[in-house]
Amino acid sequence: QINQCNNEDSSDPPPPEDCPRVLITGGLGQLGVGLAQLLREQYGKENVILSDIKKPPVEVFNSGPFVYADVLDYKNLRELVVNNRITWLVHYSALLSAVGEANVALARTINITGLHNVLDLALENCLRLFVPSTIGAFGPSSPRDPAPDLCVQRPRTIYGVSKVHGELMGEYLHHKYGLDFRCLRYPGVISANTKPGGGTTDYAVQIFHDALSTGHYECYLRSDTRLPMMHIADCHRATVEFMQAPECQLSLRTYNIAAMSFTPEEVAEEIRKHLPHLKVTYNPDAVRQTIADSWPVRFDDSNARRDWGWRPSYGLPELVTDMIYSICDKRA
Ligand code: AKB
Repeated sequence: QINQCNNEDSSDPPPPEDCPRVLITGGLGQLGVGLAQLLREQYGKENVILSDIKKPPVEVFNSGPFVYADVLDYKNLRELVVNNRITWLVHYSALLSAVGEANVALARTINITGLHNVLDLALENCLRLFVPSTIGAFGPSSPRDPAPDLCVQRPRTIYGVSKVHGELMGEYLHHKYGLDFRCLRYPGVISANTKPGGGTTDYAVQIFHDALSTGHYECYLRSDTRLPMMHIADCHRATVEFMQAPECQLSLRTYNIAAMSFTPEEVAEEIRKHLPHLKVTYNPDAVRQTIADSWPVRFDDSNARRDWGWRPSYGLPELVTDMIYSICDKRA
């Protein structure tokens, strides 16, 4: 028996809307620590719990609550949600596109079984649930320039298939049982302090590190491969603003968000304005090139802009300047 998800029917008063208790799964990936930091600034350190199956670096452990959580262990997750009176769940645990193709069975388990656990848990406990989707949820038959929110989605990677499944399951549970499911399709996310790990867009992070260390980067995509990208600060802000948006403003439950689109050649040219000696060679890798060629080159995010006021702050020049200064700062 599944109950309608509605906090007002519960015997307990709902937690104050301005102070959620947040659990982040897969918290030690590219995005978790930064999102936790932003949420902790707004809601207090103790109200945001990071979780993962890995041991956290000491600075993460010292910066706020961290717990072990395996998304495949439903009882463990339920215990965490109940004992900590969680009200928002951010589900970052997933295998990305390139690593997923190399480990299809594992990607299916983590990205689909793990997601089912989180959906059940969110429904059972009336949680506001955020699950990221991606440009990878589109495929070769989708409109690519730009890709709108609603169109044909026939991705050809296990990552993309699992993300479309997540979008559809979350929306189904929202319409049928009132689950407060929220999903943003992220572009490639570019960060100086955290590594992406196993994606097709990872080149756009590595190129900065190699530009600063050796001055040479060998790119696994063709020089003219255009993909939507976003600075990590914009990605975190979009996520928090979307989670805070009143339900009545959301005409959709899955939105594209965009900031910029560039090719390896274009980002290299922008980096050369700071580091003129950067040399880039191209040695396309068949798997990642095929994936990139099937993804949108641009995202249409007009619905996110209209419904809940999404606006990016970083364009390509700002992103490149910030990446170079942040990586230099970290090394100094
Ligand atoms: C990947 O490249 O797999 C991810 C993504 C775009 O979802 N960064």
